[in-house]
Amino acid sequence: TQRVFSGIKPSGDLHLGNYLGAIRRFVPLQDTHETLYCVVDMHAITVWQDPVDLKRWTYEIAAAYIAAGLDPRKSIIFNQSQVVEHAELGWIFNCVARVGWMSRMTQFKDKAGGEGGENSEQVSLGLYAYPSLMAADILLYKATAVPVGDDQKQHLELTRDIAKKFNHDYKKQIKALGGKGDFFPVPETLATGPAMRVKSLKDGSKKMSKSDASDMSTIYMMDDADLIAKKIKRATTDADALPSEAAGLAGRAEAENLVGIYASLSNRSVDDVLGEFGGQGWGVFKPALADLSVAVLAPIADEMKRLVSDRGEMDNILRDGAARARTIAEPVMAGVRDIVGFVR
Ligand code: AQP
Repeated sequence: TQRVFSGIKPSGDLHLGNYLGAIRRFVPLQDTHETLYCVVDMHAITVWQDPVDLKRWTYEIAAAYIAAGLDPRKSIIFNQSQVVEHAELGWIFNCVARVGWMSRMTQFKDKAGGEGGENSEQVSLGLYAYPSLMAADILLYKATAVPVGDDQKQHLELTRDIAKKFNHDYKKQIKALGGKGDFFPVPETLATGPAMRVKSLKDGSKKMSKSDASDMSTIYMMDDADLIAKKIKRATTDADALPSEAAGLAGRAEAENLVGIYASLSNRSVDDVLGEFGGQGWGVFKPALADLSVAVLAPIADEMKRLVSDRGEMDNILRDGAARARTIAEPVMAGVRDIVGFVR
């Protein structure tokens, strides 16, 4: 079976985008793959995080994994900083990757203010090196399948480049130590059906994001029913009725987003949803979407609250996950140290 690695940063409250785009998609994989789901706290601190919030969000993400259906006996659920080998391999990969590779990452350029890096005095060195730590996350477990969204494709490509360059640079040593061919596998993106990119409720051209300044643009997994209804009611839309098929949503980003959320939450196609709501106005569709959102999210939020109320139990789950992760990571790391030439 293939080994899967994925993670979420504890950098804010989880939202509907994280649920539909990531967490929900993780669940079925645990029955077909060997799965590691990480709370990537070391990635989170590449931008400033209040330490109290960081802990709270770490527990919340682990709780969301479990509440959404991940079974900690099947999937390895842990937080990244408990397996120090992530940092160790990340450093080695900093020395394998090239500065130019990192400079081309669009996510960094967005945050650092373009190629010239107008904000470069404000962004951390860790943010720049983020993709090489991400490569370490994946390759530390020799994971071959990574379920990531479009936004992470460029970073995964860089992971592949790092794996190839490591295999190439240390070819002689890998062979001398008895290896046949490559040490690291070159991981692939794992396609898990059409991925919903959930957009901001206020701007159909922006993705829904943990770090959006406006709370009204984001449905958080822990929002209560009234708040979810209020946010959907106030979501930006045009004034037209809903079309009767998907093609009619072209050029209507906000409408497309809300219908897409409905389809995704109900596991139906957009055409199917429009077959039901075509010709209706927002006064009918928005309350239906609010009801559906609450029906899906409320039971998960209740379970998350129950889980996070017992931090001792959450600590046990994360510690156990980290121990199991380490049994995979340690022999890989021992091999890497030997290949690189570190004396132990
Ligand atoms: N709007 C979205 N629609 C679909 N999927 C999404 N993901 C995030 N936003 C959406 C997916 O959730 C996972 C979380 O990844 P992350 O924690 O590394 O952060 P991110 O992708 O940068 O998400 P955020 O919420 O926007 O965080 P901030 O604001 O802190 O940067 C990934 O699998 C992502 O694809």
